[in-house]
Amino acid sequence: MDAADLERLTEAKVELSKLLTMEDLADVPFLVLGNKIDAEGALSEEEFREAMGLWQTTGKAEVHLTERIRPIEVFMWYVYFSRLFTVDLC
Ligand SMILES: Nc1nc2c(ncn2[C@@H]2O[C@H](COP(=O)(O)OP(=O)(O)OP(=O)(O)O)[C@@H](O)[C@H]2O)c(=O)[nH]1
Ligand SMILES: [Mg+2]
Repeated sequence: MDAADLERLTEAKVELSKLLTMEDLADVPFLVLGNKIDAEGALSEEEFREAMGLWQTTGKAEVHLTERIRPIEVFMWYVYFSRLFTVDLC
């Protein structure tokens, strides 16, 4: 999600909400990337979480969920990180 496109934050939140409530995706973990944090005016993680209504997430480190909760976490990102890290989604 574009963390620097302030005009479309509401649209982004609506689309995310649709995905989060889709029955077919109920068991799918969500990794929400707030992209373009290098761009002028980009939101901080706190501001991005506020804008997306993502206060309660399941943790950035390795987590072992005891209840049947869908893993969801926010990471702030920009394209240069792609050269530095690989993201292990499994
Ligand atoms: N500054 C910056 N630019 C990026 C990053 N990632 C992608 N871009 C650039 O962003 C542009 C694509 O994003 P947008 O212009 O928002 O286009 P889009 O999201 O495909 O289309 P829209 O739905 O119209 O916003 C390309 O020029 C990319 O090079 C990033 O992390 N930082
Ligand atoms: Mg865009």
